[in-house]
Amino acid sequence: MYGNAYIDTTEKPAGILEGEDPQRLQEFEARVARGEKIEPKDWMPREYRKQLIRMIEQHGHSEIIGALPEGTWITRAPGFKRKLALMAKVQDEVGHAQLLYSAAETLGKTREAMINDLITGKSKYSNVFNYPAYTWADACIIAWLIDAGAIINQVANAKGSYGPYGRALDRICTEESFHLKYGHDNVVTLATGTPKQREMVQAALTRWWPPIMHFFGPSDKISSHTEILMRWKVKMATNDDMRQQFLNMYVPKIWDLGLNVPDVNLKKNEDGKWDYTEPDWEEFKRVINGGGPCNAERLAVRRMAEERGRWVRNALNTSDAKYVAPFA
Ligand code: FAQ
Repeated sequence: MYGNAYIDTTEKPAGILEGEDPQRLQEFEARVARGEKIEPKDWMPREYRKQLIRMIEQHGHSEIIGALPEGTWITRAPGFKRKLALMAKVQDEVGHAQLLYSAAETLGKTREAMINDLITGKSKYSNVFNYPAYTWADACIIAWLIDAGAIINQVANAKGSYGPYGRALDRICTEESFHLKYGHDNVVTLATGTPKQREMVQAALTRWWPPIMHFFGPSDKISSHTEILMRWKVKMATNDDMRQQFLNMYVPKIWDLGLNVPDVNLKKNEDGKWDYTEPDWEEFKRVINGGGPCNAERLAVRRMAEERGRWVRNALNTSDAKYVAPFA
């Protein structure tokens, strides 16, 4: 955890702020405190740049890897309209990665370096996309509840201090709100359908609940980056606050559909806060560090895409027309 040593910037900066110009640091923090946007050419502490690259890059990776579990359902979605809608959603998610990589590039890391860090397993991406979508109901739960969680996070952080990230998030949230409606409509159809459909959607919810609880990040007690990110208004709510907001907005909707949330300790207290079983943080750590059920498969798909797309990138980067598709 970052200690309180960093709160008073008039004192000699230490640790992560070692070597920063105290005057510039103070001006930067005053701008952030006033709610001004920091733009790419503005002065910023090295740690601010580093943290933003880490977070935006991981977010971008989550969008392209996130396209994979749902993508496998495009050809199997029930009916032409759902196939079309799912195809559009998956395309949007990949577009979100483009926006996010562009925002991260403004901080000095190239797209090639980011993709390389993803496919070599150096960079993280969201835990949730390391689980399989066994049935159509899994794809529906992703589109409803994972998108819901993503919107809670992104609506808050869109008001954050870094201009390019905030603007990318504004656009992303608009598109995500359509995904949420699409996901909700699908879940309502299943939950109000035949007994078999209800059983299928309940099983999917039961499978996805623990990863969804992990999605907002480790509890505030053990989160390593929250303190500095909140101080610099990169994160506008803590992980636990976002988890609470999600529970407050979506548990009643889940219950309204007659579905059961698989947590015997889940209840709303008089103070408006929800009690829940502490998520298994050991499982979370294992999954985000490469040990989840689908990590290897997800990265293998991205590596294959990188390999197969190389000739296209080469062709675009040269005026020489000799490049032809390897399979032409
Ligand atoms: N998964 O100190 P904290 C989407 C890592 S977009 C994996 O609390 P922080 C759209 C964290 O990186 C979903 N790793 O970290 C969609 C750090 O590791 P490091 C993605 C996680 O940054 C929908 C360590 O744990 N959204 O779903 C996760 O302050 C449907 C310590 O954690 C974003 O990326 C996790 N869930 O807070 C697409 C939003 N949580 O780097 C397709 C932007 C934590 O030290 C279909 N990111 N870690 O090695 C954020 O808001 C923050 O980064 C948090 C984590 C809140 C995710």
